[in-house]
Amino acid sequence: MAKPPILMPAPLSDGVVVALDERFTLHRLWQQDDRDAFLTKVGPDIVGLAATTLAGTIDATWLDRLPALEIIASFGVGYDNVDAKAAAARGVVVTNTPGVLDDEVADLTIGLLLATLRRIPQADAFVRAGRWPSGPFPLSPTLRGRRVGIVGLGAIGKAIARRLEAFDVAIAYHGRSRQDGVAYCYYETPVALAAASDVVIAIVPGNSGTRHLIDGAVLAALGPEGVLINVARGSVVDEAALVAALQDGTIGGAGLDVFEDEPRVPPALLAMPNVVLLPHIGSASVATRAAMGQLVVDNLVAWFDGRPALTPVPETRTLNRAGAHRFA
Ligand code: NAP
Ligand code: 8YV
Repeated sequence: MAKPPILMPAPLSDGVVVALDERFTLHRLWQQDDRDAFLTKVGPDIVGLAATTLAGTIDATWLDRLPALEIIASFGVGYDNVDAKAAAARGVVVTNTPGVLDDEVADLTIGLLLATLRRIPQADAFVRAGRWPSGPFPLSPTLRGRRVGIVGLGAIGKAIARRLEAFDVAIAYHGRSRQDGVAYCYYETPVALAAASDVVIAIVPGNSGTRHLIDGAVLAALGPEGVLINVARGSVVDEAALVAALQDGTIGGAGLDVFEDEPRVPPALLAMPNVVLLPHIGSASVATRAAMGQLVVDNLVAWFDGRPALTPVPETRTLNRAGAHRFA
C-alpha cells in the first residue's frame, strides 16, 4: 500500500524527519526552489501536515491548497500557528503537544523569575567584565515576601504554582472561571489579580481572547516594585505599554521569554537594565523537544493507522474518531 503523503512546510528535528520518512512519503517544502509550484503539484495529494511555528500560520489559504488534508500535527502545546476553526470547518483534525513540556517550561519560568528579581544575568556580565575588583554588585530586589499572581492556571500554570509553593510565597490566579478544588485565591480580572500581586506570571494560550490581556491597566495595578514574567505568547502582553511602564517606573522589571514580533525584540527593551530577555526557550531542552517531536509523529501514525489522534485540540475533538481517515 502507498505511504500517506505528508507535508512538512518548515524543518522539524532530524529525529522527527527520520521517523516520518519511515512511515510516510514526506515532502520537505522548505527545500524546494519554487515552493509555490511544488505546492501546486503535490498539494492535492497531501493528507497530513507536520507544522511548526516557523512555518507561519496554517490558515484557510493554506487549507485551500490541501483539499485532501485530514490532519495537522503541530509541534508545541500552543497552536496559535494553526487556524483550528478553519481546519475544523473542513473536517481536518489538529493536534498539539500538551503535557510533555509542562515541567520543563515551569522550571524555566522559575529560573526566569529568579534571574529577573536577583539580576543573575547582569551579575554574570558584571563578573565577566572584570568589574568585581572595583566594588560589589548592587543589591537586588527579592522574591521573599512576594505575592505571585498566575494568569492562566492550566497544566503549565499549575506546574509553576507547585514549584512556587516550595518558595513560601503567596499564590493567586486568574482565568476565565474559578477552578474547583484549587485552594489558591481566585481573581475575576487580571487587573484585580495584579493589584493583589507583586509578581504576575502570564501562561495563557495566545488567541483573540487573550490578546493584550496584560495591558497598561494591569501593569499600573502591579505597581512600581512589581515584576511581569511572560512565558505565554508575545500577543498576550501589550508590548508598547510594557516598554512605557518599564521606562517610567510604573513597574519594576520584567522577564520575557516571548515577544509580539519574534524573533524581533523592541530595541528599547535591549537597553534596559531591569529586564531579562530570553529567545523563546521555555521548552527548549534536548529531551523535551524530542518528546514533543515524538508526539507529533505518534499523532500522525495513530491517525493513519485508523485510530483517533492522541492529542486533538478542543476545536477538532469531535472530528477525531477511529477510522475517520479518508486515505486509501
Ligand atoms: P492549558 O493547560 O490549556 O491552560 C491554559 C490556561 O489558560 C487555562 O487555565 C485557562 O483557564 C487559561 N485561559 C485560557 N484562555 C483564557 C482567557 N481568555 N483569559 C484568561 N485565562 C485564560 O495550556 P498550557 O499547556 O498550560 O499552556 C499554556 C500556554 O503556554 C500555551 O498555549 C502556550 O501559548 C504557552 N507556552 C509557552 C511556552 C514557551 O516556550 N514560552 C512553552 C509552552 C507553552 P480558563 O479556561 O479557566 O480560562
Ligand atoms: C515551542 C511553545 O518552542 O509549546 C509551545 O507552545 O511555545 C514552545 O514549547 C514552540 O511552539 C516551538 O515552535
